[in-house]
Amino acid sequence: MTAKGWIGSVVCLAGLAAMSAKAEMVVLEGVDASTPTTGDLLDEVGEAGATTNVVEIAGLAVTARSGGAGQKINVTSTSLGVTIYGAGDDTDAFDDGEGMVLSFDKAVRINRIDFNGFESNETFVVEIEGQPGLVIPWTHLGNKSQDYIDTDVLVPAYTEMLFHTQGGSVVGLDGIDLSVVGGTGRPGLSFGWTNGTGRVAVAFDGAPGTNYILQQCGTLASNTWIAISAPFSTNGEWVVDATDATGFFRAVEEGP
Ligand SMILES: [Ca+2]
Ligand SMILES: [Ca+2]
Ligand SMILES: [Ca+2]
Repeated sequence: MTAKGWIGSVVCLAGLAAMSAKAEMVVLEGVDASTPTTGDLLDEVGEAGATTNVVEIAGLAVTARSGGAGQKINVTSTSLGVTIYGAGDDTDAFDDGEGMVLSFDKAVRINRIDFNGFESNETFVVEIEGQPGLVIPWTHLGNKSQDYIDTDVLVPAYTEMLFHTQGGSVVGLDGIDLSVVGGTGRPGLSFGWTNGTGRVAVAFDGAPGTNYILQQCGTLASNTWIAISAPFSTNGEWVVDATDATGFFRAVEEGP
């Protein structure tokens, strides 16, 4: 399917996105000194990247990095952009060759992307790991005066999205409207005792999609981990003998 055809289907689904519950605008521009936004927390982040909480959605974390060496995410009261050292750069917009990579620690639905300074003949692109990209020409914006587009894009937890322009376009970001639709998909371990018998339980936060194994280690200094379970991908519980004074447990992704 061509990029253009795929965009057409996104626009048709905009009505569904508007009905989704608990949607919140993740504000990427700065507002004022007394109103912290997610954008404020991403300001000055470079290629090395950073992980921080999403101010507008409790319990959600975002990881961000700039698109390359010498690039920094830059947030002003106007918009979020990328600044690169050189002549002619619009410091709070994405110029040619500038990018930002975002991922969230839970599965999210992107309901709306709100741009800044998006003019006719300009094009913005959101590349999503493992999915067709969103190529967004100005003509597809649902609201051209406020320059936003309604979307219905599901992004799994820890999936990277690369934001950039193309064709000489200079566009900033005001915000992204999100709904959290799933958990981390990763296991959390808990441990309990019953009459001297240890029980290790694993509970997944959201739908798991990867095989894990449970490992045990007598002392962390030894760093010798022994598999004590068969591969699993859902909630489970194991009984372990308390033969040692100490014991450590971890769930790790099964190797290929
Ligand atoms: Ca720029
Ligand atoms: Ca806007
Ligand atoms: Ca522009």
